[in-house]
Amino acid sequence: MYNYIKIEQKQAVTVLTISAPKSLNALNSTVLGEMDDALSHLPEGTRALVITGDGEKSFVAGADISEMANLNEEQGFAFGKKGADVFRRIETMPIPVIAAVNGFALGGGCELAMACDIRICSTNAKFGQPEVGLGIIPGFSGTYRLAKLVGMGMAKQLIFTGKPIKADEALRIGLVNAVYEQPELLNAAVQMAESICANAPLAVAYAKECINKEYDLKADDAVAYENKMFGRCFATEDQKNGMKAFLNKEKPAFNGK
Ligand code: CO8
Repeated sequence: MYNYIKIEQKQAVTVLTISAPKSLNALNSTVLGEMDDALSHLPEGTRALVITGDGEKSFVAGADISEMANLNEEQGFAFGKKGADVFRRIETMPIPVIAAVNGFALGGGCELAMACDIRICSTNAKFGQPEVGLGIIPGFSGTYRLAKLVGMGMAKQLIFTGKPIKADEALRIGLVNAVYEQPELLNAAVQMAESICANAPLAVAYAKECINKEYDLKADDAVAYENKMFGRCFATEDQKNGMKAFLNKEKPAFNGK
């Protein structure tokens, strides 16, 4: 169905694999279009998404430099917006998204990983924002998300120098949550996704919405937002089922309503 991405459903977990091996899974506008379409048509029953890259060398080696080379200002804006919109969609979709970073995560690749909720990587992973060495800046919201994730000082160092960092350094600065041997990475991501799927889907979705929204709010507004969403949980069947199961010493069966 797609030329550059593969979709595989493992019960409630769907794995989206970016597969453009000739360019180390670089993101051209066709890949971005296919990703956008795939995100709109995830297999029914998907409750968590894992995003990874094909092969053992690269997650995504950036936006496609051959496509960008001759863009003018207007086209550069449009290309940046196309990627930024897809990534924002990942960030705001009501299911958890885990990046299984299996190699190079450079430029747009690092930005894709950062748009996901959780990042884990293989020992050979390399992260970086090399754009200034190409005469551009991160264009898929990297200047925004990197500073949020690792702090402004480290984000400025990574973006100004353009120098990539290895998996252990990415772990140290909090850019990834865990590092695995390459053969174990995808399974670890799927297992983490499955453990999330065992919880109430609406509660997970509300928690994601709260964490994302409250980060940009003032303390009083953030506390009030969580309060509102906490109350909303009590309008769900999942809350009734979850608490009833606990009191009956049973395993909860959540239906996402
Ligand atoms: N775009 C296009 N082609 C690429 C890219 C890329 N980002 N990365 C690798 N390729 C291609 C290479 O050109 C090469 O093709 P060919 O075989 O036809 O020569 C093939 O993939 C294999 O690559 P290498 O031979 O270079 O493999 P190495 O193992 O020697 O090196 C690297 C791997 C280190 C990953 C190297 O390929 C590299 O430095 N790639 C570019 C990394 C980079 O700079 N990424 C950032 C791009 S800019 C960006 O992402 C901006 C995002 C925001 C855009 C906003 C738009 C307005």
